[in-house]
Amino acid sequence: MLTMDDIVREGHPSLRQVADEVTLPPTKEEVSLLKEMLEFIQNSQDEIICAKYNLRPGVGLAAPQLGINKRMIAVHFEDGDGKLYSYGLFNPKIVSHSVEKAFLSVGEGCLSVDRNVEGFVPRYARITIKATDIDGNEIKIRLKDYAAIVFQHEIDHLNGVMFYDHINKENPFTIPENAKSIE
Ligand code: K2U
Ligand code: NI
Repeated sequence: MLTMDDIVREGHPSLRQVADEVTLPPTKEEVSLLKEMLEFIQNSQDEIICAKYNLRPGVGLAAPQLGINKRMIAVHFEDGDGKLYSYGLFNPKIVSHSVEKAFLSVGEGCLSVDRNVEGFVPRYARITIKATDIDGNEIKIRLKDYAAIVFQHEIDHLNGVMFYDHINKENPFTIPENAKSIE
């Protein structure tokens, strides 16, 4: 199983590279890795497993965070309405997005960043993504608010972008224009 020892931290080159598309159909090894990534996120939310293996709770993970420059992400979380999002995805792509922005009022963190970086992270409030799921199906998902933010955080990792790249350097708590706060 994956543990925090497998997660690379700031300064590792894979966090600043554009990851490569996964050639479809994915190999058995790529499917197995994506399943391990999803399992890691689920484990990180299980109090007993989390404590036993000293995991940091997370809602998403991208392959570059394992030093693997492939366009693969895993997410597992519930949104504010209790809807479960549990996906392992190959080659996720934002195909459309709202003009309106959104940001988490508490800011963001990252499993690859061992420090607090304060400030609002403006992101699109609504996005539509296309991807190939773990079973090889082409899927299209419409996302909004918290769910849209989580997926954008993970897709950023595939493009070498860190959450704090989006924070206003002069005043980190500047309310982004045309943006709504997500509690
Ligand atoms: O990619 C990662 O490092 C995983 C992040 C994803 C994330 C952070 C902030 C906002 C959206 C997504 C981790 O989940 S950071 C820890 C965490 C845990 C629970 C809820 C939010 C953030
Ligand atoms: Ni992150």
